[in-house]
Amino acid sequence: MKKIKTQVAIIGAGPSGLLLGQLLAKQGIDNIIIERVSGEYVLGRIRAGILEQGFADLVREAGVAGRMDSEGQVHEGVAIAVDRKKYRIDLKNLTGGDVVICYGQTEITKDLMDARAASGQTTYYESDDTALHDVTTDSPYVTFKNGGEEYHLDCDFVAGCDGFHGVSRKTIPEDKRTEFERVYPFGWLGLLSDTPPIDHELIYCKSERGFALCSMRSNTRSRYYLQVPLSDKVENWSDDAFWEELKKRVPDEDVPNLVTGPSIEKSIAPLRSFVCEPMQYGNMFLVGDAAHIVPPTGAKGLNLAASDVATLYRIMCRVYQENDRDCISQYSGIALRRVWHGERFSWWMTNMLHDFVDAALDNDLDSKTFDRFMSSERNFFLENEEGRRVIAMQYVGLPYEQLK
Ligand code: FAS
Ligand code: PHB
Repeated sequence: MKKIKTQVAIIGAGPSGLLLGQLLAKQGIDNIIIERVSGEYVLGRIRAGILEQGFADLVREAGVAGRMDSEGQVHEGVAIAVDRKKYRIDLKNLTGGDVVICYGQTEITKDLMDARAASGQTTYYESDDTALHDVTTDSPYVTFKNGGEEYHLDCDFVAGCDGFHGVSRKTIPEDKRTEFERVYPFGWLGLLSDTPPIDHELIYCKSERGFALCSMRSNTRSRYYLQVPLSDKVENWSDDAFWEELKKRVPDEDVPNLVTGPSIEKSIAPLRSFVCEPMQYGNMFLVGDAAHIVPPTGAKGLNLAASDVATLYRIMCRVYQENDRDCISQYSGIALRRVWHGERFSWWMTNMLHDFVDAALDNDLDSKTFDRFMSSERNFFLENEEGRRVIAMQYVGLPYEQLK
């Protein structure tokens, strides 16, 4: 067993772990990341595309914003189309100037990986049997295997950035944690193509055939999604079938602008709302998808991970630079307040924009009554400027709560 030590042990080299590691390193706080798969595998996962202002500011503070600021696209608005009638949500004017940045999670993750490698920080990729120990003591440690060697990593704190399927959340005993969950009765079939986007801003579409989303990664790379039944399989969808269905769901005025082409990635993702409370246990903190999952309809998943990182980073700075350990207990409360706002908005956008008529609803509403209620909800929020303002405030991201 090889004994090593650091100040903060980070489990997971996704965006949460890498962003936290970069911020801590810039403050001279030593950290080691333990990751289950290879860096190439992490980069191969196609995920989020929209960054809130708070996320972008954090990336700038981490000193990794060069490519994001030069290649990311600033979006001042987003469109929501209902039964092919389009409403523009004027993010900038409705929020007094806030916007979002369209820049893929893959790119952000690559920028963070490159910065970490350049700074000589240690990351153990392709590690197995990672386990957290004694997290409720002042001497927690992590054991893992890497390159045929067994490691014992002593640390002061553990940041569980290991996603929904990681080991960190299960370190909180079942009788000490409460999990909240809603699994949606459909999934998102995503397609990535090297074709110019259908429009300069995103279009979320609610049609009688189901939900669709027109997004992008650049002026030459587009990302599209279709709501599909949970029973559907990606092999049921040829590229042509995808494009033909998308044309039936997007507003008529946009169909002529749709440029089709071969898919470079196609996959189906399930949709779920999930929260684990609390988000900390002793000196172990859950960050990002390790603690919460949202349906991607509100573009909140990656952005909620960022606000968790911001809170934990500020606490670690207080601990190491001001010797203030009292602030440690604030993490879970601050993180969860913003997480629940993001959960509600993502659940609401999903209910507003997806077809539930054929879906078994687990509340006391039959699906046809539910759809009438949501039709009224869509009309009220989209036809009124104040309703559009409420959507805009959440979409650009609520302010980050500061430490007391
Ligand atoms: P991640 O899951 O990204 O990273 C966790 C890391 O921990 C992984 O690299 C994993 O390999 C590693 N790990 C797991 N177990 C481990 C162990 N035992 N030991 C060591 N390492 C371990 N969000 C949006 O905002 N918009 C979207 O459109 C969107 N689409 C998504 C599509 C899919 C299919 C998925 C799964 C998520 C999507 N998300 C989206 C959410 C996504 O972007 C997450 O919010 C984001 O990846 C969160 O980052 P992390 O918290 O770092 O978790
Ligand atoms: C994406 O570009 O992948 C994307 C954008 C906005 C969403 C979900 C996904 O709400």
